[in-house]
Amino acid sequence: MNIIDPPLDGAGLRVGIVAGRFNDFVSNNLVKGTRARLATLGVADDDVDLAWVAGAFEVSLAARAMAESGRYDAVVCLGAVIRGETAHFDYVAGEAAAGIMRTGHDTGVPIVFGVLTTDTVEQAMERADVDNGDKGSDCAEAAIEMARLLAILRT
Ligand code: INI
Repeated sequence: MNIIDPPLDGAGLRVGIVAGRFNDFVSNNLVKGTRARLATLGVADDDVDLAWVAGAFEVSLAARAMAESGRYDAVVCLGAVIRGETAHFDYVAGEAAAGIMRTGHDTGVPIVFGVLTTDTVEQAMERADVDNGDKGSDCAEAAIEMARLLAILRT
């Protein structure tokens, strides 16, 4: 059996980040964690572009524009949808997830899902804690892994 094991090496890769401004006290941490991990994986800061949008609902459309531009090897989608704060949690969270998944499938560009969906602010802050295995860091790794894996699978 051949195991396809892409290197977790971000050197030369270009990464787009889209972040929802809603609950930006969480999103800011997610951006910080993503950037920090991308840097340790070798992605140059100049090769990272960040676009803010109003909220999680808008993230996938901006991610699609980034993906369709052909300028990015992967796009990281960040945001925080917190159940306690909205009656339409399920719509915002569900559509954000569906739109992000669809964007990856339709464009062929790896799109990483870093929109937190939690019951409470505390849970969101915990999962965005930059010093404690945060979701932004996980997303940076997933983005680089997927970019490298797809490059191998497509040769
Ligand atoms: N957007 C979020 O990113 N998180 C939320 O928790 C949230 N709540 O609570 O409603 C939220 N709503 C805004 C939504 O994403 C859109 O920006 C808005 O509906 C305009 O289209």
